[in-house]
Amino acid sequence: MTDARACEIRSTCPYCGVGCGVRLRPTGDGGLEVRGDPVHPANFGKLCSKGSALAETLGPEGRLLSPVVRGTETGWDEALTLVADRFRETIGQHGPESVAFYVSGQLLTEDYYIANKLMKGYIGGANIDTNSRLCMASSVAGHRRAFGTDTVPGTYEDLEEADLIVLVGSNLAWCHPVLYQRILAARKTRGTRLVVIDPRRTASCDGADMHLALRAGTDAALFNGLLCAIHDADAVDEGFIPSVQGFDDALAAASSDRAEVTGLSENDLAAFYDLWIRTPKVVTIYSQGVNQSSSGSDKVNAILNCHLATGRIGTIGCGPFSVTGQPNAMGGREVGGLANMLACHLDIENADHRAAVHAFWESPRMAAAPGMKAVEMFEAVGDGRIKALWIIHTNPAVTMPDADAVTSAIAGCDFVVVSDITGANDTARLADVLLPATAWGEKDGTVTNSDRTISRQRAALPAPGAARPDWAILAEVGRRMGWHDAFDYATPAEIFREYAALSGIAGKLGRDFDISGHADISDSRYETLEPFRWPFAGERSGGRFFGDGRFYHADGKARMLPIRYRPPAAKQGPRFPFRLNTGRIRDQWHTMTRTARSPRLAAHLAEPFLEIHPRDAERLGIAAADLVRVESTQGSAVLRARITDAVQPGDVFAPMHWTGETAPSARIDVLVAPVTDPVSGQPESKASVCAVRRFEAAWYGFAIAADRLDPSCDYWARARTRAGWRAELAGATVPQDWEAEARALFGLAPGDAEAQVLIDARRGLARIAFHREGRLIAALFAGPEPVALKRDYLATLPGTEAWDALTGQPPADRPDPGPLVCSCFNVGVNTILAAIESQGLVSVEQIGAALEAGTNCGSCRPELAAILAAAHAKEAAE
Ligand SMILES: Nc1nc2c(c(=O)[nH]1)N[C@H]1C(S)=C(S)[C@@H](COP(=O)(O)OP(=O)(O)OC[C@H]3O[C@@H](n4cnc5c(=O)[nH]c(N)nc54)[C@H](O)[C@@H]3O)O[C@H]1N2
Ligand SMILES: Nc1nc2c(c(=O)[nH]1)N[C@H]1C(S)=C(S)[C@@H](COP(=O)(O)OP(=O)(O)OC[C@H]3O[C@@H](n4cnc5c(=O)[nH]c(N)nc54)[C@H](O)[C@@H]3O)O[C@H]1N2
Ligand code: SF4
Ligand SMILES: [Mo]
Repeated sequence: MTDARACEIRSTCPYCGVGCGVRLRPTGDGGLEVRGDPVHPANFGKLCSKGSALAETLGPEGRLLSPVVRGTETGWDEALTLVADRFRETIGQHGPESVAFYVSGQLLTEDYYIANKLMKGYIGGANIDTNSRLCMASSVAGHRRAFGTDTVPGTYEDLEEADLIVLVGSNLAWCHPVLYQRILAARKTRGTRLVVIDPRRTASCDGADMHLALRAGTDAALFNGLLCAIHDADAVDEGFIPSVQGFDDALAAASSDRAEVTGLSENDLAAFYDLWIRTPKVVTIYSQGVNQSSSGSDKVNAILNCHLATGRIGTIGCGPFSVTGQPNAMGGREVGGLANMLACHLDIENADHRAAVHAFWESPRMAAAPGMKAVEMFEAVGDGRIKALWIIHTNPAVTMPDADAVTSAIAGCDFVVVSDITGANDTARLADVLLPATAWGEKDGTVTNSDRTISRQRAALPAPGAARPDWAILAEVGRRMGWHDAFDYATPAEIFREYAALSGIAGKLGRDFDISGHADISDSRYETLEPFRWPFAGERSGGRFFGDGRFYHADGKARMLPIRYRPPAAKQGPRFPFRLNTGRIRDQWHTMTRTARSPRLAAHLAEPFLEIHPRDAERLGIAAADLVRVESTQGSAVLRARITDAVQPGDVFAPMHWTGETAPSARIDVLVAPVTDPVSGQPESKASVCAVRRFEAAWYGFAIAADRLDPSCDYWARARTRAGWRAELAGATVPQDWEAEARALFGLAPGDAEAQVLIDARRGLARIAFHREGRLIAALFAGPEPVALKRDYLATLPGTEAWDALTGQPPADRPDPGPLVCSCFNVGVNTILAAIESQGLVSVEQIGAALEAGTNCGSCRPELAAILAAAHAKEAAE
């Protein structure tokens, strides 16, 4: 037997910014076996639930396989000629500012480099912005203000060397699971303290030493309070302060803020401040609860102020640590993907930097000023200032604030090009020209993770259909627009070499991003490139930043900024009494175009929901499993109520993932107001205001089917299962003819398939199953109340000979596993509860030993701990 592992291809996971290494082995039928790369420095072999399920997201289903021009499939030549001509004409008539690119932190660095070069150097405008505007822009602005450069000083090893880790606005357990597991592992030996600062109780709070459920948006006041406490405790590092400017002003501003606005008790504040001050090795990790705010940049600087005042930066085990979201969010920042940056941490506002890049590119022109930031860009699309738009690797019709307005803007734009791997997403549907891109597993390039480690993504599968890599599509358009030599690339290695050479120029201009050690890398070395942390330039390689007190402002010093707390822009009031928080769930990635294809990922949380506090729910007459209508200044949505004290009274939380494809009434950004941080331009995605009321459904339903079902009722949410599909349904009016309704739902013509129909007209109940050749192909369960059924059991039935599906109950010998908790070993909550009770399990480890749950990726361990705690609390109460 040959060693199967010898033919594994090393690559990087395409999801979060942890940047885990993976090993891929083609299965021969178009699929891949995926395992964690045991030697990758980000994960040492571990993967989370999403990484472990990558193999389930591949294959031809739903893929865009050829260019499409206004609904008709065409060849590349026709499509790209049209794109190049339309952009050239538009620029000719209306100037370079009349066209825009909206790109993504999921692009590879090589893709990003070409998009940026084409726009800023050749088209000569700067209207290229990225979804990182919705994600990292406040951190970028905060870093640049404090350090004179956008650099994350920390490394993953620092998290293992720290004695205190503070998570601010970060649900690390679900959003950076492998990093969270690394922290928990280190904690076992080191006893690391863990504090979570989040208005909501999240999976990251299970097992934390302290959860500070502050009032939404008050982080700056909390950290201003910490700065004052540092000063009062004489904990300022006088040895470091000469490297910092602005201490006095920062302290004066902080002193005039009141930490009471956080809503936290004096005791809790004092305990946190005391712990932070007396623990020298502290890492403050922050993410979207900080960045996605109209005061996001100030929140960042309030955190950085505390680390600068204590000199706790850039040394082992301490520092501020902005974790990046997307796999190449960091690379995008390095390569100048934002409208207000140039490549290699060079500044677009700096004439010397512009001239250096211009000379290096030998380009005909050069953008002279920052371009439009995402929210402004889509406003300009809406009012016709932007007449040609190219959207690459992102789904703004779902994820931009005020998503309905963004959808109309794109629909109304003269010329829209979308490069994607699928035509079945809300943005792609609006395109004039759709271009098929190769997906993860089919393309080559580099990405940078949260700790500045650059890793290769490698192709292990052939491109399907006519799909091409994003860099190749962009370069071809550049050539067709007339810049043949400048975009004459045959491989990503060529692009990487050019980029590395440009970074050497940046290094000479005193910038920190320098990987010029790779400027001459050969094709074969690029092929085998090992993960490395920048800088990589001779003696400057692999070093730490800022610990030596050297920063990147002209005087070499860091800046502490005077920060004053500002509340979120939208005010709660009688009309919109609730604060709408939004974010992520464990097993879905953004708009689900890939993760929703995996049955086991879909099984974790199969439906969009609104978390609402029991007191609010009671007051509004909302019962468990009811649907709710959520209304804001911008729009309206319908979601399933999830009544929980994880949110505070007056706050509600909804996930961002559902779309026109999966649950059209649950597109959450339809509700989010397009308010932005004045410095960073990042939208306040977590603090809109809204009203909530019960959605008065006349009927509720649940459906299962072997083939995709296409509901058209007022509320629906559909998800994949191993046996096919499942859907939740509801409507404001009861259908006249249930069988006809069911046939329409399942796409079955009258007479097609054998129907079993159970109607109880008096109670308004309807249950209908369809069989073909003895096998169940679909079933619908409907009633006037949310239907109580063994859903997870029913979802397994399509394709089987089940004739008793309409009972809605499993037979005695097949217990219902309940909603999935461990997606690696497919273990449901009922199975876990039964084992806890029957075997007297008392720890997550024992659950693992009994059921395997939690023993692979570990992503569900926080939930296992919560289930254990709840089961034991119930036992104690009994
Ligand atoms: N499973 C999964 N993982 C992902 C992603 C995904 O889609 N799915 N996406 C990736 C991407 S691109 C990103 S950017 C990251 C995001 O990772 P995170 O930022 O960790 O995720 P979010 O759920 O958006 O928000 C984090 C928390 O901020 C809290 N929050 C809201 N308002 C405030 C506030 O005013 N102050 C504080 N302190 N907290 C607040 C929310 O309650 C929420 O729990 O995740 C990455 N990882
Ligand atoms: N309310 C609210 N809104 C948010 C957030 C929030 O917390 N709350 N978070 C924001 C944040 S942090 C982020 S990062 C954004 C993310 O939002 P988006 O970037 O809009 O979401 P994705 O689903 O990741 O979109 C990626 C698209 O690229 C396609 N794709 C996949 N692979 C490839 C490829 O190789 N090439 C090309 N060309 N296309 C490909 C996918 O099919 C998909 O359509 O959402 C933001 N919006
Ligand atoms: S933590 Fe999970 S999603 Fe993030 S890179 Fe690792 S395997 Fe992928
Ligand atoms: Mo993000």
